[in-house]
Amino acid sequence: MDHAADAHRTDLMTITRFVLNEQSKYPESRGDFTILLSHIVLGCKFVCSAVNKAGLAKLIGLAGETNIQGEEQKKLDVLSNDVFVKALVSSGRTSVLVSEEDEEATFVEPSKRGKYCVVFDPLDGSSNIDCGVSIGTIFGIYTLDHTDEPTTEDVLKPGNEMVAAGYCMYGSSCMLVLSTGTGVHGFTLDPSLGEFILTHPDIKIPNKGNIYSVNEGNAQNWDGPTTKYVEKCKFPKDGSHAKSLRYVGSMVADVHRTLLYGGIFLYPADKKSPNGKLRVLYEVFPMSFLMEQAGGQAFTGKKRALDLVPEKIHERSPIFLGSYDDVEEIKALYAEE
Ligand code: AFP
Repeated sequence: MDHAADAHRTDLMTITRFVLNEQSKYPESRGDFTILLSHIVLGCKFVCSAVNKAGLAKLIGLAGETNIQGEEQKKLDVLSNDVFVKALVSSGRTSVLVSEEDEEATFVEPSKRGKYCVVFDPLDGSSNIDCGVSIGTIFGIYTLDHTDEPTTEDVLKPGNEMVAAGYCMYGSSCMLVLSTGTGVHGFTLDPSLGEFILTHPDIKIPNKGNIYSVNEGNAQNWDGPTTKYVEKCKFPKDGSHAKSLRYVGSMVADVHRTLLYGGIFLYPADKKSPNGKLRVLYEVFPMSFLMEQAGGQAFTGKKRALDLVPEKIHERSPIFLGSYDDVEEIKALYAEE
């Protein structure tokens, strides 16, 4: 019998135990973050269960509404948004919420307020719902640094001020990837226990990868550096192998693969979308935070992504993120401009 393996199997590090362990390193901590996270985890479990049942429960289909980005909202988007907003408000630990699905920020009523602000995309990649491809929830957390009435200014802060970020991927397994600023850790939902168990401690992205991930259908509208970079991926002139192309079109799935296997994920600006497509607060920042914590980089084409200061809650930005050396190459091409 393999006693070491058995000990591992019987000493389960749940996400709550993990965060409580982290919390014990800060004697002044009162457990607010642990409580907030447990509400986010609850939201993820609910959405995971809804996504799994979607086909059966006839939840798939249009809800007859469009969101502020002009996109069709699916029933699962509406449901996921409701679940997360209610879970976050009822945690009693939040003051400002920004969701991809809501035009305006939500300000929590005074009696339920707490010291955190949460920005999130409750169900990213929703155009993939109908074909069963992996989708996910993305979130970033800021602290409220004053006791005055909260405003949107409390979330219009650079990503480097986030205290935590993560995503939950609803795929062949349900996985929550989290960073509280001390590395990146992955937890897989054990459906029989209903608990997220630490399965991927201290994830480090390889320094260089052999995969690039981009919607190449937009190539005719790209700028010079992006065009040159993708050309280099396909036809390297330095004797290295050409990179493979992988693109799901669901940011959580594409970033998750990039984090584990290395390589680069690009959503550049193009002539039609000069600011790219992805949203700064709840797509670009959380994923950039995770990439940096895993040893990679995230770049906008102009600067370090986490140094952006958003002016609007639904602002967009071009983004290039992934392995350190791969992002270094695209930075060099933009520097030549
Ligand atoms: P949807 O939620 O509309 O499916 O958009 C997903 C997304 O915001 C992000 O998850 C993808 O990386 C990106 O858009 C894909 O965009 P393209 O379809 O333009 O490649």
